[in-house]
Amino acid sequence: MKMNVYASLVERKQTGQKSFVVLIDPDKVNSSSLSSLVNRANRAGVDYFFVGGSLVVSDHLDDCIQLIKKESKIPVILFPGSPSQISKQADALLYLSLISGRNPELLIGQHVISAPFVKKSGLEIISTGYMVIDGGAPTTVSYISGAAPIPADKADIALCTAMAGEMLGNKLIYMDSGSGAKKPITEEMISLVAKNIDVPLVIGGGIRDAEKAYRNCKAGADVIVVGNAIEQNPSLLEEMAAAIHQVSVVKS
Ligand code: 1GP
Repeated sequence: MKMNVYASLVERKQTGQKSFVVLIDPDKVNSSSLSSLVNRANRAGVDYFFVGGSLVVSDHLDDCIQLIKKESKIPVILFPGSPSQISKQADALLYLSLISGRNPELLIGQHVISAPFVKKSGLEIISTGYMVIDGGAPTTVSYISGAAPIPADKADIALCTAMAGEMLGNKLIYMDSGSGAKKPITEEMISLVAKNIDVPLVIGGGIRDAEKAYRNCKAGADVIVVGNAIEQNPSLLEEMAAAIHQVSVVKS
């Protein structure tokens, strides 16, 4: 029977368990580096994989997911940068609406065009309010979308955007300062948003060490996404997983 990925995310939140996601960009892996990363993730207790990137140039998305599924039971969730990044091999799809931007194409336009195709894929769809927060450098997503990110020190704008996203029916709020961000999202912003929404809060972009992952969880993040830092130093996997899961245990 197919797993319900969203139900598992909600259950983890309700039981006070924080989740660790490793982001895999198909452009940045080959079969041997991917296989060793996946096996390491199995051992470290990674909870989910996100697969995608704002600009997937290569055409091996399907192969990449097939390889992950062959070597791991960790659920694979698509994190697509465009409607072309869809693979039936995955378990679920983050159906992203860029609610921090004002580009109609990324709020609803591309969804309309790809809706029949997405529906036919049979993938579990997780509607996600995606918010780009300024991470100190232009990111691929802000460049491609032409949409300004939310300033890093404007927690109130992030709060209102997340609240609106939740009330519009998004099942996840994903705040992202962009892959390789110089400055990750502040704990102040995470804490304010987390206190005021009920759906799981996903935080990513520029998280480079276990300490920051831990502090984000303490501030209220439910899901931590790490891509770049692990690509550069896979040995961080174990300590990040331990730091994130430690918060689960000491939930007050
Ligand atoms: C980017 O949130 C992800 O969309 C992860 O960012 O690659 O900087 O960890 P990093």
